[in-house]
Amino acid sequence: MQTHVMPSAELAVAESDQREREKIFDAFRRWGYMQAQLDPLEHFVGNPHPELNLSGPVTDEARRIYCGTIGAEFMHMPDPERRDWVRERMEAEPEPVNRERILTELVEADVFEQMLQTLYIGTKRFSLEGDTALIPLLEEALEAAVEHGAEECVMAMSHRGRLNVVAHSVGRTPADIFAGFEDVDPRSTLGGGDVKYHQGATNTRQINGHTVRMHLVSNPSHLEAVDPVCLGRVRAHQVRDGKAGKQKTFPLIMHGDAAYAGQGVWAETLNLSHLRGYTVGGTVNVIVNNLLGFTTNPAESCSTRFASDLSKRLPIPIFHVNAEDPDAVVRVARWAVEYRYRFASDVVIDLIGYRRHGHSEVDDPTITQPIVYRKIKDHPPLYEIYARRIGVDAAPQVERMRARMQEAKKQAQQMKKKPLLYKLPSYWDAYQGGLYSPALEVNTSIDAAQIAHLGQLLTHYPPDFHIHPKVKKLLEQRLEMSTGKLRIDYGMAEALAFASLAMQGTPIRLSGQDSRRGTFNHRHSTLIDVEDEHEYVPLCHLSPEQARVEIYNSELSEAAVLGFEYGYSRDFPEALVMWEAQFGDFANGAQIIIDQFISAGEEKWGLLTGLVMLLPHGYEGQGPEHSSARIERYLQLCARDNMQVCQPSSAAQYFHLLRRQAMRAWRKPLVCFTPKSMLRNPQAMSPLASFTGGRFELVVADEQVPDPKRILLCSGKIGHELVAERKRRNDQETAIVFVDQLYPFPEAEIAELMKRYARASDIIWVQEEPANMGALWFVIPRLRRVITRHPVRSVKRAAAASPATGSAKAHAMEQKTLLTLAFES
Ligand SMILES: Cc1ncc(C[n+]2csc(CCOP(=O)(O)OP(=O)(O)O)c2C)c(N)n1
Repeated sequence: MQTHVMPSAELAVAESDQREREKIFDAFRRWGYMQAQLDPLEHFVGNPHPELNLSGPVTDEARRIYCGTIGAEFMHMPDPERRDWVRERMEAEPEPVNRERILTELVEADVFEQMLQTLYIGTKRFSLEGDTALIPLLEEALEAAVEHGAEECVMAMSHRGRLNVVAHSVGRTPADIFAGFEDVDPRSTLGGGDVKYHQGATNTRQINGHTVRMHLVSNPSHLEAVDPVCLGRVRAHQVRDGKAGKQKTFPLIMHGDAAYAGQGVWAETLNLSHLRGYTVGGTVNVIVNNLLGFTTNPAESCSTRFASDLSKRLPIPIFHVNAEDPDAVVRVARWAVEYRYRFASDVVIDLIGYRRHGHSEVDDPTITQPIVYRKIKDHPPLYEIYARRIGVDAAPQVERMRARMQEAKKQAQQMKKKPLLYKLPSYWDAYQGGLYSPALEVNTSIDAAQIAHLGQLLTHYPPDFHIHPKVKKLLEQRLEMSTGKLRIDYGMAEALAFASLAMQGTPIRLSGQDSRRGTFNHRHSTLIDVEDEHEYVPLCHLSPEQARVEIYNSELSEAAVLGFEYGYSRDFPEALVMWEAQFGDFANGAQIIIDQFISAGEEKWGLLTGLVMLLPHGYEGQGPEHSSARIERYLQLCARDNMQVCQPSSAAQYFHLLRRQAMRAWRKPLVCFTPKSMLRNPQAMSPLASFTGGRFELVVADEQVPDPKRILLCSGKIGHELVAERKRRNDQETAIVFVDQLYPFPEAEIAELMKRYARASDIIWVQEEPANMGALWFVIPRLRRVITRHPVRSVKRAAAASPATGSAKAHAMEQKTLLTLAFES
């Protein structure tokens, strides 16, 4: 065989050419996306990048690849394998695509919107027109996911194009959707329900011979708030599926461009991507980018050239693609899914199109964007452009689609009932929402032998484990608590609740900032070896048959983590799912999740959750921010038994409350105010007998003063201070009653108690919070309804704009005054 040996001079030239070529390609790999042809209307054109100011055949080749209708951002990724993966695809010959199918999907997507415009003129639908390439994008993504083993797809999105996605990606019939426009059966939703472009939808589809369950998550108007909820749901599905979970449940989230850039909850959610308690093996994100946010231009809503720039907080690829090149869109869709499955990573597709109408169809966009809307007016729909490009006459398909839509409208008009767009999985069959009934109650106590056994297990660690001396002591105390030698504190009560439930088959999931140890150094769920920091979680070593127990330190976020746990609880009704705030006040960082999902989800969507929010609460002189969990806010949200608001006054009460939450079939959110200083207050500790008998008492009567003249009603820590004050005063005439459940308000229990306390004539609600906060305004009218024979007075701090003083001494003075007033006023 003859070999050709290149002379060294020739070799040097070739090498230098190769280096030059690489240099040019490198510049385009890095910056080509900045000059790619991404905007169908050529309205959003960036400045030329100075490093691309090159010429010659190599430049032309690199420009063709990197400045076409796909702009890939990937050179910021530190892993060369991942960069190569993207580079190879960008630089290879484009893969063939199924153009007939793409055309059909575009016709369906565009004509769907056009017909809605004609049939329901003047109603909002948030048309997808201008970005209808989303529909073939989703079809390709689903197909690719199925090829990788997906059996379920959980999707989330906002208003834009939602109805189109429900029809064409989830696969509901147009008639189901039209029923929303016809607004059939309005009586069924009096005072409840939601608008059609927020409702969730499910379906079972056949994709390439595989059955795929589709879930589109219900969401509120609040943009991006659904993102963590979606991922929590995905995680739950994946956990249910075991080892192959990440393969079987495929997450896909669609975003608006302005919302993507602006909403902090998405930044928080992105950061969950690789955290062990929260990862879902990568999410495919699609920015349905119409280069507008209501009336706002990109330059006004985003400090960077692309709305997608936030994604660069993760080392993940971003594919910008021109929505008017459906072939490129479909290719990118497949890449994104393959990348997700190959690297268990998030991926972003930035689908850049335009918005044919105003923000909604009743809005006139020519007032704010006159120039671009002059272009849009004469711009044909995408299916027409595409049909021309591929040389097919789309007219017959268009006609068929129109006829189908007309027919669907007729069907919708004949419907007597609005069809439910979703079906809950069978794991919800055993649970119920609706109004409370005493028939739901269960026995939450456990026997002494079981407590002793759990005590052994909870305090056990391997013999070679190097335990921290403080933790060792705590475990020794817990062991004594479990045999009745010491009273049981909150930390042990909680551990017993978790352990006993796990042994009964109830999975436990708790997440929050520093929740593994516990902010107040009280939980110690995870033992850390002092020599090598390896971990041992006694709750995970109870028995081979026990249910899964997971306790995670979360990222420093409230909205995303609470949203995630809410989502998780939505697909794990049999689990006790808890989110813990570091201090209760911080929960207001997650206000949208509380207002829009937790408190209203059942009313709006008929969707239940048994999520528990643990909110440390109590005035301890730590300042305006570490005192109040803002009980008033939760009480204001309460109606129609939508949730439970409780403040357990003792360790045993906490134990029974947690078990009640898991064991009843009633799936309602539980807002639970938890202690700080009370964690170590002997008064709040409970004897073993309160665990082996009893239950969660809504109202805790005062056994010490059976026939009082004065009754102090209260909730939480202040009650223990009142008890101590009574002792100091040697007062025998005052009963202190803890209202441990504030909602549903225990009217019957209080009425019963008042019968027992027949002699009492002075009845006072006492709270630590200022007059404009706390439970005061909520309980007073309710107490007055029950206690009619005497006026109900109140003792509280003076109304204030801030929950608490910043001075520890001022706090002590105020607290003393409260106690004095409670006994002397
Ligand atoms: C948190 C939140 N703030 C404000 C709004 C009001 N709002 C509804 S749509 C919209 C513009 C959204 O723009 P974009 O994310 O680009 O999506 P598009 O409607 O253009 O598809 C605004 C400001 C909202 N729904 N949610």
